Amino acid sequence: MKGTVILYQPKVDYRPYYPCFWAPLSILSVAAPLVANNFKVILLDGNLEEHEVDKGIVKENISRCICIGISCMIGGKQIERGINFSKFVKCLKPDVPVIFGGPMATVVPRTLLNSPSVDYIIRGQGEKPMLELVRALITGKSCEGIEGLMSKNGESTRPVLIDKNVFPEYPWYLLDVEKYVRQDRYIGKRVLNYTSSQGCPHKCGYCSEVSSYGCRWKAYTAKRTFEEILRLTEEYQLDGIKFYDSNFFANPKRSIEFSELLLGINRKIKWGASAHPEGIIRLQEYIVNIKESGLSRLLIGAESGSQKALDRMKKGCTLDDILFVSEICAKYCIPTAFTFIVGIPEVDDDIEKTLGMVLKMKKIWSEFDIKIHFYAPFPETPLFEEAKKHGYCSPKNIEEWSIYDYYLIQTPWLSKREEVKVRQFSDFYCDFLYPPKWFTEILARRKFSRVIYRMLRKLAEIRCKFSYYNLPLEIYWFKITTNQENFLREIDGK
Ligand code: B12
Repeated sequence: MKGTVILYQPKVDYRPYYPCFWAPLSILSVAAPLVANNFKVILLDGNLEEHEVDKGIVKENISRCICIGISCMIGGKQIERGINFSKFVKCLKPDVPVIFGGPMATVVPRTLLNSPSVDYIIRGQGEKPMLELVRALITGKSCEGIEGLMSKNGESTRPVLIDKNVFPEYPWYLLDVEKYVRQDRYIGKRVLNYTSSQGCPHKCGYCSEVSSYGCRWKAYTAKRTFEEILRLTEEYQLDGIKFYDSNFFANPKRSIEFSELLLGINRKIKWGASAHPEGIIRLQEYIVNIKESGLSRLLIGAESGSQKALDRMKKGCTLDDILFVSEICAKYCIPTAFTFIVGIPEVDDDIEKTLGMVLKMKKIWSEFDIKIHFYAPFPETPLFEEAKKHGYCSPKNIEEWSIYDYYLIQTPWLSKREEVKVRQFSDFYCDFLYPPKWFTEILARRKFSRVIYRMLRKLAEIRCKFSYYNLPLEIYWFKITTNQENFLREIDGK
């Protein structure tokens, strides 16, 4: 072994928005070329909440440590915890280089480099630059010229994204994989997350992928993706894979080939993935086969019911496209979550039209899960400067980023009244008006509840029409009847 590298993923506050956390693919990917080149890599995942054990491991290994890498994305207090971890490391051994990477480091590198406990930033895909940096650190050679790397006083660099097929397979054995196997009600009892691509070819003005990878998309071949997930499912007795690619279906040929490979084996691996509406439209003729291959869950960024908003955010699709995709998903009974964003600058009709669109989609198939987010401007995205012109103030330093809460309204042009309306609609009323099957089955069994529901549904219609959400009798009744807080949606990913 040539020396040790510790890679750390700080805990993300995923609750109450997500039901669970998943395997830390960010540091697992970065580890792959390092272990293949004979470095000892230790992965520490803050989500496991083994903080004292983690600190003990760092203390034990610090003398042999070439450097420490920390992963970070915006939101969920990861940055605060990442900086605290780097301070802890620096207290133990001040000259150990600390490198930050991940989506946040990629978009606000200078802000992070201002911290005394951050030595380097790696922007974009971390595998190649991290290996080059580690090699430079042990040989004492200059780090200059390493693509994607930024040092305290160095020049700004472009985020890296190269062909993923050159990287070795994820070293899963570095993790206690069992701790990340999850039950997912759509995909299976033993499901693991995995990514087969990075970036996204679309230009969506709100999306962090655009600022990180500039509309580039790189993926494993269908064959490699298939072979890796086949091995994974065999080794860890999994029945499903949750792809966390930002856009799994960007290359239709790859998607078709992947599904054909799955269809050729004699066991079923269920899978879920994210799509841009265009990806599904391009695959419409093959969707039967893709579903047959195991596709059991889709997450689609529909984004808006206002064409003006879709155009402003450069979504690259029309309202008809979104409805058409809903028809496809409904026709083939593919459980789908659609996400929306309201509050795009200079668009005044997006809330009304988005709520209307959601109802149209729920009418097509009431099983659709809907989540409406409020627009949160991310640095270096195409809409960011416009948001600033309209009064948005972005966090300026690490302290401000540490308290950044993606789920709170970030933009001054959205009122409290609009917020309440959207939240109530997204979290409860859209499902109450078009309830999923499990709820209608309860009603079918209980005559009295059915009568009450019909009355309350009328009330809900009036509420949504007039945006009056005080005294939510429907919610009280729903809780008593079902013993649940809401219609239980788990929208992972984005
Ligand atoms: C899984 C996931 C989550 C999980 C958390 C992760 C986990 N382990 O449980 C959950 C569901 C909790 C989550 C939550 C959120 N997420 Co999230 N999430 C993702 C997702 C879908 C996959 C992450 C992943 O595993 N990627 C695969 C790996 C291989 O890619 P990677 O992480 O980018 O790592 C590469 C590089 O970044 C770099 N790198 C990463 N770490 C390091 C470290 C070092 C040292 C180095 C050198 C390099 C390096 O190298 C890696 C390999 O090339 C991404 C989108 C995506 N496809 O990446 C969004 C994403 C990371 N999430 C994002 C956001 C905004 C959020 C939320 C704030 C909001 C939301 N609605 O999702 C919340 C935060 C929680 C909160 N309370 O606010 C944004 C990040 C924006 C930004 N610039 O920071 C992303 C990019 C989605 C997007 N396009 O907007 N998320």
